Amino acid sequence: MKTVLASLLAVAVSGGAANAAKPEQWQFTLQPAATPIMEQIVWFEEYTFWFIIPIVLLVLFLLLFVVFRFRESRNPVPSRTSHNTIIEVIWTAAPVLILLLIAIPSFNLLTAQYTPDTEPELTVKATGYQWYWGYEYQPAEGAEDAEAVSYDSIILADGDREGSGKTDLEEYPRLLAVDNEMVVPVDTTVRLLVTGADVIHAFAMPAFGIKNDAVPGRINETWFRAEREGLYYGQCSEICGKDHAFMPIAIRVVSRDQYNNFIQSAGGDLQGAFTQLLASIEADKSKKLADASVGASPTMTE
Ligand SMILES: [Cu+2]
Repeated sequence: MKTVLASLLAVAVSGGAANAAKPEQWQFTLQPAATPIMEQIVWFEEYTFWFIIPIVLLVLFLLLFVVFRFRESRNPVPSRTSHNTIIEVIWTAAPVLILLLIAIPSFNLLTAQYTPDTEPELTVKATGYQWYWGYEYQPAEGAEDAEAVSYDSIILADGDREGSGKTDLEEYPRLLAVDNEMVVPVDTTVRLLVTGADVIHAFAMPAFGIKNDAVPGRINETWFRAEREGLYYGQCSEICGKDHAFMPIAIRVVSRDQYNNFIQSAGGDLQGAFTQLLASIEADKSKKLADASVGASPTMTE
């Protein structure tokens, strides 16, 4: 019993599937928000929903009312009325008011999506290729002469799972997991530049509320600030060619220490940096598990 409770608690602490945000079976709502922008998007979705419901019910009621009240047997002589000033004022003014109530928060959200509330601390450029992504990191302040960090991120082949230690299908789902994730620090405003190298792709990360076209010859800019560590999955969202379905996007949000260690060694030894990062994340996880069982014991003895 003790172990069952402890492991339940451990699952709660580690957030089940290791804080990953990805599509789930039978999911019909949005993925859990990991950035302030996505929280706003979720809010706006619920807000507009409360306009849709009464409008649908009202129209349904009016249709049914007309069908029953003015059917031929009940209403053999139709009225010749074609004007009613009050009704005309209402059905002109009400939609205008509803549109205003929707437009104002909508424009606010649109502005927020393009205006980070703090100056970005890190810039990453994502380039869409047929059919994978490439990431380039802006050199850290004062480390301009350090080894540049840029690498490709390709869908994880089944044969590579064993070697890269990504065998857990829950955490590294088929068709979503990649060999090298984009790594960013938690609670950091990241400027994301998006471009395409061959055809138009699109960089979409549902949990972050990001969807940006990757157009050759152009650079689109957006930003995000991930507030929870974990592994987040998105996909290319522009039909770009035969392997469009096989160019997933994976962003790994890590602690600042883990990020700094990663970026320092990634320029010289990318695979080494990733191995080290994974080991550090695993160590963190087992530490949390241990803490959870320690924290769980007192309640068990009472
Ligand atoms: Cu695509």
